[in-house]
Amino acid sequence: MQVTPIRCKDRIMTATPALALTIAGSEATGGAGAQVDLRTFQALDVFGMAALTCIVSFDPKNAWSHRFVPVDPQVIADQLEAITTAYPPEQLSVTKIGMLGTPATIDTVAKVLRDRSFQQVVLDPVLICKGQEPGAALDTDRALQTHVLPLATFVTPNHFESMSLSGMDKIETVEDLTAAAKRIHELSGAAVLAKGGVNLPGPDAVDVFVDGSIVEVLSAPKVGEVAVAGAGCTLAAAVAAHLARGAGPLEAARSAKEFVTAGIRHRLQSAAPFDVVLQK
Ligand code: PXL
Repeated sequence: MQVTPIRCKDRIMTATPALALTIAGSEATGGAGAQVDLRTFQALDVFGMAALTCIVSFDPKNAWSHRFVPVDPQVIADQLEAITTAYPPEQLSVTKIGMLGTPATIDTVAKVLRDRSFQQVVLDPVLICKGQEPGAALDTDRALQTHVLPLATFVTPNHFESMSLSGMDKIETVEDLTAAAKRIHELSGAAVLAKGGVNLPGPDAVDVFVDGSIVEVLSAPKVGEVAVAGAGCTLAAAVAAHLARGAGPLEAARSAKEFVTAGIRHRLQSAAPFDVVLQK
């Protein structure tokens, strides 16, 4: 991280770097969640903080399914109290929201977002998590749409989330993805970066950025046809990092797309059945 040291009496003061917060789950192997967000912030020269919302432990004995444990809402509120007291809005103006996971967590986080407004709220609308009961997941999806989506200033839905948030029952082309992104923009007022990823046919991984009058298709050659873990978290965290460093939404989207594409190329392999984005 590049910071300029300033000598001040008996301690070395440093010029303030850009700051960003992630409110996200922990995925222990480092393939998703807060671990990915913090690596991304660091790679982009942004000082990162994290308030954990849940602990996800994959189960290698059960097809790497998700074991999901929510963090107690009071503990989430405590973490956010410490962070927002240490860093006032002028210093910490950008937050990224990842997996919340339960209606109680969503209530807690939405309250903090309303009480202490952030200039920029980047929402990665993680909707379902394998290992959660479908009934509970539906309540969670609804709560996210009702309480958090309206507070977001930038949303990064994947293919499935774009269908769910827009109400469209299929997205098969770039035109469909653009229509979904426009609908989500109308619903939320936020800038939207809808991700086609490997779910749209063709040689390129295509995302669509929509913000008011701007519609821009961002594309990069696909790196294989299999999704890599951590790509969604990396993209949203990179958007947040670029916004924290002063970029506008479209510039942040373009830079984040380049960053995640490079990270997918530099993927990390392990004994788990998925590769992981490697932030460079
Ligand atoms: O990629 C979605 C995601 C986000 N956050 C956490 C996760 C996952 C998927 O596994 O575990 C903590």
